[in-house]
Amino acid sequence: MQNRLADLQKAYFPGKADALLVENGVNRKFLLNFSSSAGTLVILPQKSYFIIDFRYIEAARMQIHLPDCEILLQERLYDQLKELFARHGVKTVGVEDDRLTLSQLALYEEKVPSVQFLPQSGLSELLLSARMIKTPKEIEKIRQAQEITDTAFTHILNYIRPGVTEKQVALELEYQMKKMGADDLSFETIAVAGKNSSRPHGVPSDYAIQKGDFVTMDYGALVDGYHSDMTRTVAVGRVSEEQEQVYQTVLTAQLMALEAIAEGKLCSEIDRIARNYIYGKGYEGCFGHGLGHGVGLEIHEEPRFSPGCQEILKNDMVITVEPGIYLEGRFGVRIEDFVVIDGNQAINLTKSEKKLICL
Ligand SMILES: [Mn+2]
Repeated sequence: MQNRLADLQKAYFPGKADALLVENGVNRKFLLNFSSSAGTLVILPQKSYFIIDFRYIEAARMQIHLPDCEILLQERLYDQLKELFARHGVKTVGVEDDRLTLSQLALYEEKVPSVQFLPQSGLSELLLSARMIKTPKEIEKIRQAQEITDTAFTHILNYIRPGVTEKQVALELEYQMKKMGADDLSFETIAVAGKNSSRPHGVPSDYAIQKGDFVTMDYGALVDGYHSDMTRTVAVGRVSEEQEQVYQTVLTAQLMALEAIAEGKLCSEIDRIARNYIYGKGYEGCFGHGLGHGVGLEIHEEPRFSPGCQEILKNDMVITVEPGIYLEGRFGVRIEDFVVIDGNQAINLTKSEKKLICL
């Protein structure tokens, strides 16, 4: 099994800091494969210490079996840190500058004055880039989360009808996903219909679906900390020619982007393919967000399919492809799948139908 902690040690040391301090829950989960609401991980070149309080100590001892990672019961955290740093001759400590609050940093500086805490240590950048590449185990969890999401979509097609509200659609999706074993929702479910569908991240309201509406649903499930993310727009009753045309434009843009994805390509290039197509069809200004984002322990991770992302696609990245067209005050369409990069292709984890469904 891959040892993320050892990988980080190898990649970082010797670095700007003598030791690294990881306290963010997502990063701890990534390095230790252990979930807890608290905990402090001290990483040295050859050894690590996970300081965890009484509530989790039993689970931590049972579940964490990483060589050279010692599990310590948290008693007086700051004194323990002081002692550890002194014992190992640590003078500088790198912290997660993208996660740590200013007040927590000030507290470390006050309580552990024997070392210098370095916000710009390179730790955060290293963690973000390590998290971009998924292991087969991680991909398997993401796949399971998406399976739940796909099944909920099949179910919701029988539920949506005129008179049902956006809130009811959202709740039904959420109920189905949890019933199928989702640990939680991936994020707040978006279910918007009619005019509200022109808001990419609209909030479900009491609006009742009418014939001729588009209904856009953007939602996902969480499995052991890993997220899924899918968007589908379906029609209720008959739709206008314009609605049909917008739908087909979004779908074609998405298929073109999916087809272009390959290891070694620039992320901004993939965004441009979908964007150029949509703009070329006369919808410039109607696709105001990026084409996609990485997904993993967080719903939005690196890299991004955006006009400015200079990241190169690598194997085992998991990333969404979600073009949309939004006509303010009228209607909108978004179609979102997510894929694993595998050489010259994008393996699509999303199995739900993408042809325009008219319920
Ligand atoms: Mn998304």
